[in-house]
Amino acid sequence: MSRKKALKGKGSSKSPKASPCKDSGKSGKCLAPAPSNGVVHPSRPSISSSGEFYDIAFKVMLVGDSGVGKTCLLVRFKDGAFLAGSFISTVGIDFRNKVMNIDTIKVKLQIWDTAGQERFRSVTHAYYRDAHALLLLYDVTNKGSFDHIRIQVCEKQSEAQDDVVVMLLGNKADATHTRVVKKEEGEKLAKEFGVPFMETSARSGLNVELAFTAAARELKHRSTKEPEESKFQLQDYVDREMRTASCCYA
Ligand SMILES: Nc1nc2c(ncn2[C@@H]2O[C@H](COP(=O)(O)OP(=O)(O)OP(=O)(O)O)[C@@H](O)[C@H]2O)c(=O)[nH]1
Ligand SMILES: [Mg+2]
Repeated sequence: MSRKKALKGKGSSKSPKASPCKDSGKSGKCLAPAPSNGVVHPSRPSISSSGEFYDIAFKVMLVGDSGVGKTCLLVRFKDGAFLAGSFISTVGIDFRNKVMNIDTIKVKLQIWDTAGQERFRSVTHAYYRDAHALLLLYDVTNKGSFDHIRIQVCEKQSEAQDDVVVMLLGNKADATHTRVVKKEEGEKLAKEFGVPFMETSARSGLNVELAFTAAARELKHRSTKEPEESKFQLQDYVDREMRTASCCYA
């Protein structure tokens, strides 16, 4: 895939036009017309709204049933904290930015936190076409959220870009006593769909950084690769990093 193609986005003409949510959300940034799709100027760094320079920008969507932990995962990644206490369901869609250093490139991820509630479905689905990566979440303590992944993969096939990066995440891995979905079931489903898989925990931080870093690496690789550069294998990267990290969370 050429850099130009990866960044253009086939659905740019269908970009969402207006802010769909009434609540400003935790970031205070209700999604206004989204910035242009994946702007890449490695030789001319841009500056993000937080004042940080970046070379490449990508849009990552968190998708999954209500309560699987999308907002908590994002807050853990962005702020390094866990949102304990009462569950406040996301209204519409919200986003937060994070600039990551991937090798020598500054990659900005604009991470869209979608509402899992059915009533916001049409709002959140309007953003699929602009997404460069979809992180599909289920909750290992909720079988229904796992079963719905099949539906979400079908929706992705009809609504997202063909070359969208997809990863499957089984969240709440810390909840060992209430777990109902085995890790092997997640692995099997991911294999069936040919996507990388990992279990995460917004509570403990397990694999949270890895999930976003892996997506950022894959997107950066696709957009900047030189012909002679060896192929970056997302699944291999995830497996290798998880093996390295497993000692820390044992
Ligand atoms: N044990 C545990 N609880 C979690 C974890 N992540 C989230 N939760 C809890 O799960 C509940 C739902 O989390 P949210 O992040 O708000 O869920 P969501 O997917 O954003 O839900 P919607 O906004 O309705 O789509 C909250 O009570 C969190 O405290 C986790 O990794 N482990
Ligand atoms: Mg939420």
